[in-house]
Parts: sequence; C-alpha cells; structure tokens
Amino acid sequence: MATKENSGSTDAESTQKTVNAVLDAVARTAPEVRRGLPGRRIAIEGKNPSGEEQKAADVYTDELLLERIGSISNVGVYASEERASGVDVGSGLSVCVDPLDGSSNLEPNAAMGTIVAIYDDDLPASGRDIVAAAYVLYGATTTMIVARSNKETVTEYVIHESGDYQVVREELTLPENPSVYGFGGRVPHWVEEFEEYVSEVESDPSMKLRYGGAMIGDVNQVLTYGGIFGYPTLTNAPEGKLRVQFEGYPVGYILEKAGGASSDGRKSLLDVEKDDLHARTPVYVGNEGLIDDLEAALADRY
Ligand code: P6P
Repeated sequence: MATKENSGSTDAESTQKTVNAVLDAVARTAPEVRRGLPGRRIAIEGKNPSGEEQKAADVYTDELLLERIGSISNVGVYASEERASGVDVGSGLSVCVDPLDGSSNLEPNAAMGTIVAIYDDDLPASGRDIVAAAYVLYGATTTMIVARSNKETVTEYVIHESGDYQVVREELTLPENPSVYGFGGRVPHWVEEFEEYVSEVESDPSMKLRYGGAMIGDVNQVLTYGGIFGYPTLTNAPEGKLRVQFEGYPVGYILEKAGGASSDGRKSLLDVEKDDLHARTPVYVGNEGLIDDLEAALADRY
C-alpha cells in the first residue's frame, strides 16, 4: 500500500505525467478488452467484494489493466471493484478501476464501460483527492471521456482498433436544456420522496426515459443530451448500489467538470466520506437545476 508520504510526494508535473501515462494505457488497452469480450460472457465461480457475480470478462479486463497500469512509475496502488484490497505496485498515486462497469450487459450486447479514478492520496481516498477521472464507453464505437484537475473542461476521444485515439469533442459541457433521465433500482423500493420527484421529472414533456443498465452508457446519454442519471437510495438499500471510490467519485467529478452537478441526495458526491474501499453511496448526476430539485425533494428525509 502506498504510504502517505509517498502518495503525497508527487509534485504537479510528475502527477500530470503519471495521469497521462495511466490514461494512455487505458485507451490503448480498450481495443484488447473489446476483442476479449466475445469469448468471456460466462459467469465464473466466486463473487466480487461487493457480493456480485463475476464474469470472465470482469476478471480478464481487471488483469489486463493491473498489468498495464501497475507497470507505470509513480503509481503506488492499483485497486479495483474486482479485488478486496488494493495491490501495492510501487509508490505514488492511487488508481481505482471499475474494469467492466455493466458487465451484465455483455449477454444482451448492450453498452458497458471501464471507469478510472486517480487519487493523490492513500485509499480509501476522498473525492477531493481526485487528480483525474475517465471512462471508456464500449458502444457502437469506443470512446473515452476525461476530466483532469489541471484542466477546467472535459474532453472526449474516439479510440480506434489500433489503440490510437483522437479528440472528438473538446470543452464538453452539459447542454443547458436537459432531455433525458434514467434511474436504477426497482420502483417498489424507491423512497416516497424520490418517487414524487421522478413523477415531476416524467411530467415534463421535454424529458424522456433513457436507462440501459450500465451506468456509463446512461451517464453518457446525460453528458450528451443533458438530464439526470441516478441510482438512488432504496428502502432495502439506503446506500444504493454504486461504489464511492470506483463509480461515485469519478462520475461526480466528470459531471461537475462538465458544468453539471452531483449529489448523494444531500451534497456533492465529492464530499461523501467513507472509510471502506468498497463503500456504496446513492448517486445522482446531471444538470444543476435537476440536482437542486432532487435535493429539495429528499430534504425531508435527512
Ligand atoms: P440494476 C452495473 O452492474 C451497475 O453497477 C451500474 O453500471 C448500473 O448503473 C447498475 O449497476 C444497474 O443496476 O439494478 O439496474 O441492474
């Protein structure tokens, strides 16, 4: 495990160099991930640390990314949703990965993603320790969205079969007029105040449902069209389903950088504090107005 003095010792320049190397490794590995999917739809023995079924594709992607990211200098720890604890790979930054977010979408051949969060501190880190967050979306094409601490805007790349990648959208910001919404969890398990909020959203004729079952695909719809995605607090799971370190922080960071907002129902996702690497949190991201309305709707609960 990287020690505090190590993880805090990287200066700004070496931090950005390491961030570039990690993002380059993730982009260049994406085509290999994609090529390895067809033969790996099967579930394997065992569960991930969150108690979820693991697919061969999850393990394959995780092992590829550990090998590529773990060999980058100034990366101290590689942690993943598929591993109980971080792997000590040297000293420096901490990299958290959800290797194949939405892998249950493999069988129906729907969108999936790889999520990366890079922290300049020990794990479990704070959302305010993020120095870069990114996600690869395996859709009709393969794209990568990147937000960095040293840049005020979000960049979208397309990744080619060769692993080369190029910018397709610079200064990506959420459209001002939102038009899509998508919320996870079973409706009978939504809390009453959330159900009322969703009815309000649904009554807006400009809003339409977009929910694909993989957060990255759904968040990318919000980033493209404006709107809100949420995996809410549930009556049978008050902390929701999504993991803070691997999903909540990085997606919250990206959406806030793109001019939107994030929340756990009360405050920015980046201010959620948990002391367990695999802790969960309710996740809501999207246009500021929609997030403000959500927090007002849930205020009576907290
Ligand atoms: P449900 C995928 O398993 C995931 O972690 C997220 O990518 C996605 O938003 C959510 O779970 C989907 O959960 O309960 O709708 O299957």
